[in-house]
Amino acid sequence: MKIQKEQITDFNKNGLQNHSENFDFLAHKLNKQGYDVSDIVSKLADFQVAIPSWALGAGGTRFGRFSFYGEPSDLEQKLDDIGVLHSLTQTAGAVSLHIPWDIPSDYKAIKEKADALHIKFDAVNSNTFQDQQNAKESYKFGSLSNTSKAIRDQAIQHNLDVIKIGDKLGSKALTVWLADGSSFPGQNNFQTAFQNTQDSLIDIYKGLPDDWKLLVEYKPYEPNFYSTVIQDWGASLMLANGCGDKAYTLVDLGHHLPNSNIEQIVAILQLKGKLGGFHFNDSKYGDDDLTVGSIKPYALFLIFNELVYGIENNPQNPDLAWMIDASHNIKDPLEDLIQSLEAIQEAYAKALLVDQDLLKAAQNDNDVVKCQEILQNAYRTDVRPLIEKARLDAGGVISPINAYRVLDVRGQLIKERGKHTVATGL
Ligand code: PSV
Ligand code: MN
Repeated sequence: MKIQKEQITDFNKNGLQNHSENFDFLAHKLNKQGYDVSDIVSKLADFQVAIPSWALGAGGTRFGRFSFYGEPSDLEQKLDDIGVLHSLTQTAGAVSLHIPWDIPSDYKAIKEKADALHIKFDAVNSNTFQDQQNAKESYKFGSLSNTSKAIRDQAIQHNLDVIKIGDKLGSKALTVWLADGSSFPGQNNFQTAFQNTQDSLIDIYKGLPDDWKLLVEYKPYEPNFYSTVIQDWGASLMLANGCGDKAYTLVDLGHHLPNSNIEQIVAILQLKGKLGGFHFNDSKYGDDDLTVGSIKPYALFLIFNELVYGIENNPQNPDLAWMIDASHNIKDPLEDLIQSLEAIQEAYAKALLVDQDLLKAAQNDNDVVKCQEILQNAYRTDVRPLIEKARLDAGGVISPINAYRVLDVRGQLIKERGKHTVATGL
């Protein structure tokens, strides 16, 4: 299904006056306070988040999976779905492929399709957390960290193959997330596992094209429950440093123990020029993979406040690879993604309203109350008219969720694809 321009214009007709009134009111207020509203709107319009190719079907838990029907059954259809998201929101202009779930069969055709939908190929993800069909070696006891050289070599080769696939599509980064670790004390030698992982990553790094980045993701537990080899940002940073300048840490919001101060982690990585990528989701307990901003929107804002500060003050960092890494167990995946995109834009817009100079002055004065006021004034501003304006200017709709429902996108997809299609992914 493709959303036509006329459908967007038609849909917007109804809400246009209301939007203009709200936008003019807010813009007037912000301009009076000294904000450059058009700069904020254009920053919002520029902010693009990659959609992972594995997140367009219903997610599942180990207890079950409930389809929303009309799921994309191949990469072409996944791109169509991202095309729908991008047409409506104008913020989903990239896809992050997971290999081997989404190896293109015809590279030229896939590239042409993505180009036509204005979708770029962002970081490619390798998968050594599952055994692949016909693979000689098993990853049951780890991949890059495994005690067996043959298994490590197979996992290294897989990553090198993923780079080749990404290269043909225009990707510029490889994301490595390992399930490696142990479920019981004594099962692994921590030092050997870490050293093996470092050596394997160096081998992968040697195969990285000059203009590529290696993004090292960390996670404290799951699927291993006693230890993971890359359990936190410190381990990831050490491994990235051990590889070289093109290797960076990737922060996934769900990959922290409860109450971790993620904004501080983000700030320190930026200071060191080592923040390379970001996976968005939300959680109450662990790696819950819930809709971004659904549980802890203030924490997301504080993280964005650091990101905005870092983008302005730490040019030693690369452009970050932004991606949504959520799972859609009970919501329509496309609606869930629309809500996530909206929450990301909202947190970003609010962070752009933080007066960094005023905050610095209040920090220097140790005026704790004022510091909080500055942050919370920005957080309490209803920035939705700014986001709507950015979307409208770029050709999107005022309200993506409403448009998605009014246009009955899911109904159309079910008509086109049938009910019982299943998307590749987790
Ligand atoms: C692991 O939990 C993770 O966040 C990694 O980013 C994977 O690539 C993704 O989920 C899907 O398996
Ligand atoms: Mn992730």
